[in-house]
Amino acid sequence: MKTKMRFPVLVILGGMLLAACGGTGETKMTSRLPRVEIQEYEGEDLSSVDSFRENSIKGPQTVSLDTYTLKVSGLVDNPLALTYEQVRTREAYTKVVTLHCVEGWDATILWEGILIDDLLKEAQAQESAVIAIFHAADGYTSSLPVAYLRDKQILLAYKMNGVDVPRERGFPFVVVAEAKWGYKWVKWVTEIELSNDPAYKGYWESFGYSNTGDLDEPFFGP
Ligand SMILES: Nc1nc2c(c(=O)[nH]1)N[C@H]1C(S)=C(S)[C@@H](COP(=O)(O)O)O[C@H]1N2
Ligand SMILES: [Mo]
Repeated sequence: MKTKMRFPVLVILGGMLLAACGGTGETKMTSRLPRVEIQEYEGEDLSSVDSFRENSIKGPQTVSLDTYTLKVSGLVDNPLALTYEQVRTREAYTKVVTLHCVEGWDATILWEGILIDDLLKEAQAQESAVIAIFHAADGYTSSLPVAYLRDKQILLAYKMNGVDVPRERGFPFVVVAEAKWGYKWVKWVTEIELSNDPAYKGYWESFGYSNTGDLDEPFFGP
């Protein structure tokens, strides 16, 4: 006789849950809640998005999404100009990666974004395009090999620890240049220009910082 009772009880409980979770089909309102940064991920402690030392060449940039587009240009057959929303609707990936600045500090963050290689595929990067030059809203540039971006599945991130990339950290998009020194992690990215020039030197590279920027090599010198 017990089994007879179970079914209606479940239905009632289910109905209450649906109502509580807003499953009644009413028009939904979206309210903005305070940001809640993730502090731990799969057993690993994360750094705070505020733990970075802000030392950008011109200070934090303010990028307005009203006029913003992310361009993919240069040696491509299909140049792109995407709005922030268009980028946000693409297939998303997450990764825990540590940034190491040449000044000696580091920060381990859960990043979320798109694969830069997906953009390059869509833009139909030409065969001679071996280098991607990242341009930023403050005029900063740095470059990374196309093969590295593809093989290491490098992200163009819009979230850090579950919150939108803060203005100081490069809103709307920052390059998560895994295994490379901090100066390769371009913030406030506006354009990815495909080039055939492996000798291209970005901002800090032109002052003598290593162009490969590999963490396992000295950051200064050729
Ligand atoms: N657009 C832009 N991106 C940039 C920089 C910059 O000056 N401008 N500085 C780089 C350097 S040297 C570092 S260490 C990282 C992290 O800098 P942050 O601590 O100021 O966020 O951003 C990199 N990306
Ligand atoms: Mo840096």
